[in-house]
Amino acid sequence: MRLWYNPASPFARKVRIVARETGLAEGIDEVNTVVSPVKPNAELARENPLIKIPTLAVPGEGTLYDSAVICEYLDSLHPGAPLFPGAGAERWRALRLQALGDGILDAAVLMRYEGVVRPEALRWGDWISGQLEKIRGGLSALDRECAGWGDRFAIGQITAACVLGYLDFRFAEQDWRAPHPALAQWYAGVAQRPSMKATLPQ
Ligand SMILES: N[C@@H](CCC(=O)N[C@@H](CS)C(=O)NCC(=O)O)C(=O)O
Repeated sequence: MRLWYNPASPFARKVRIVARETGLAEGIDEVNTVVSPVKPNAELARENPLIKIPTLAVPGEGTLYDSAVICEYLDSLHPGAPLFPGAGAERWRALRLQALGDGILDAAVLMRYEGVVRPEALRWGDWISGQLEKIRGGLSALDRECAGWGDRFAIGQITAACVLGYLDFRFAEQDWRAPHPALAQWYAGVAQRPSMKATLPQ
């Protein structure tokens, strides 16, 4: 399998963590790829019409995207404890938590593009505040919920960990820890996992 990723991408990090947590990493050829919404990557465009990472090519099966689909696909390939619960309330809770994390990441990545891609004269303060509101609300929800996670590190927790790693990487000045002590404590623990250490954003 071939994975188009970038070490800075939090969505690609989800996939890379799942690959490591499930013991599948050795079977995946990780291709470091530069993407930009304003400079389409021609090679990636041939695989994924959305021209986004992560994208996974699976021999004989075609190409998969986005991160949620790739993570669930990888989870179907290993015999260990599932990272996506199979059915019932636990599954919906896990998928909703993943969606919460993905939504925070969408807002954070859009904020990042606003700061580094959009020409300064075209930036719009209200739009940036709207994205920040989603990040703040999402972090508060994670902070309220994390006490109930125990030592689970399934798809929802993996996504939450990628959110916090990305905020440290791109928005360190926002100091998400101070207003979210429970989340900070949870993150200090999971950040020690080998899968997290091996995929630190760069
Ligand atoms: N919903 C997608 C989001 C992926 C995404 O936004 N990736 C960014 C990099 S972090 C990207 O490829 N951006 C290039 C673009 O927007 O054209 C997922 O979960 O995989």
